Amino acid sequence: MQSAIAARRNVLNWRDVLSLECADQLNPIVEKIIQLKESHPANIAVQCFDAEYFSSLDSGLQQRLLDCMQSGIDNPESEMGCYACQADDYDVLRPFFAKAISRYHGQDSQSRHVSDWTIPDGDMLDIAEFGLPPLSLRIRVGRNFADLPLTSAMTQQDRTSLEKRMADVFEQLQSNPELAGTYVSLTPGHPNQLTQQEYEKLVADHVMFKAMDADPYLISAGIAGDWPHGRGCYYTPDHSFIVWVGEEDHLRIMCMKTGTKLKRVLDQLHSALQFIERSAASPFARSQDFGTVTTCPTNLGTGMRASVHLNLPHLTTGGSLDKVKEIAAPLGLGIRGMGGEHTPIGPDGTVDVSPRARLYITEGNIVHRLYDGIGQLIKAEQNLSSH
Ligand code: ADP
Ligand code: DAR
Repeated sequence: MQSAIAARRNVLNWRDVLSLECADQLNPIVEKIIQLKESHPANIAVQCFDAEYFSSLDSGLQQRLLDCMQSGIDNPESEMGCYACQADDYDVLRPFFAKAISRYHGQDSQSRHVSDWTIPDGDMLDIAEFGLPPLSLRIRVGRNFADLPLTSAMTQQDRTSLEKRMADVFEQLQSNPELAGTYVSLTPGHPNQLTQQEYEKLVADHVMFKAMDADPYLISAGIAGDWPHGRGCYYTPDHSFIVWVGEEDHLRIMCMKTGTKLKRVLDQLHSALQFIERSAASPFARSQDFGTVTTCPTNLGTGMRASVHLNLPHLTTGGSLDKVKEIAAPLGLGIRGMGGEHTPIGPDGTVDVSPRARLYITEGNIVHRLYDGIGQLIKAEQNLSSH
């Protein structure tokens, strides 16, 4: 499998240099990481890499650690700079990951993640209270099966067997009127294979994920490996319930609707997730300390991103995100473009707003933070528009 990973990468692969044993000096890849420590202080994985810890590992664990860091080495401008390859990487390589997790999530890595889907005050979290019309609301969670490698280390066979496993689950969903839908695939030769035009339409409708072989981070990490084999999407006719298969995590399970009551979307997602976990024969990967295990450490804990498309023309004057980010950051909110991560904002100043926190925060509090943040952003937008 390691060679399958190596074969999939068409970028500098550390294994090509690790084999050049340089007994009397640091091996070149470690030297490169140390150079990056100087040149890229914002790259968390590089900053948390410790050469002494690395040299204390046997060669197998050294390979596992560098495999996890490959994306951040190839793309020094990364923020997180690493992805796990096996669900237990977070435990087996704990000295490294505990530092990186603590650096990103800003929490004491000794704390333990607790899951809780309830909204503390039972509120519907209705954004109409801010005078807003129905908006596009979306809440997604990432999940990975414990008995498969993570997407960064899967072989093509792993990817297609994941797709087959989910075919059985989607069959069972047909019995639930709220969740009955269609599965479409990108796998060449799959009976439900999409045409390129159908695929592009589903991406434009925010139902399907973007082409993974266009993302340098995912290519270096091996997550885009064997593209587009084993990738697909399940969705209900009204697009209110969607499951991605084989994107950054084995599954991205999401509910999306135009409305104002955030709690309704959260409750629908929670019951759908429970239905899927019951229907699938295998458990999801969980860590005692870090909760839900996800490929990217930024998604650990809940794997949840709760977002709203919010029109903020005065806070994004001239297409600049500086002002809106200045207000969003202290509220714990991130700003993305209309097509999601690494895409531009809408021409009318509509942005994708979501809490950054995923770990050491409950599902209910993530959604409550989004609700509170929307109220603050709308207030700031109205202050600017009234001047
Ligand atoms: P993720 O949310 O899974 O981390 P992205 O940020 O790339 O991934 O978003 C994935 C897709 O979901 C994109 O097409 C994006 O536009 C869409 N999306 C995210 N939030 C919303 C929302 N509130 N309403 C509609 N589409 C959304
Ligand atoms: N390439 C990653 C992105 C981290 C967050 N986004 C994810 N997981 N989609 C980085 O290190 O910047």
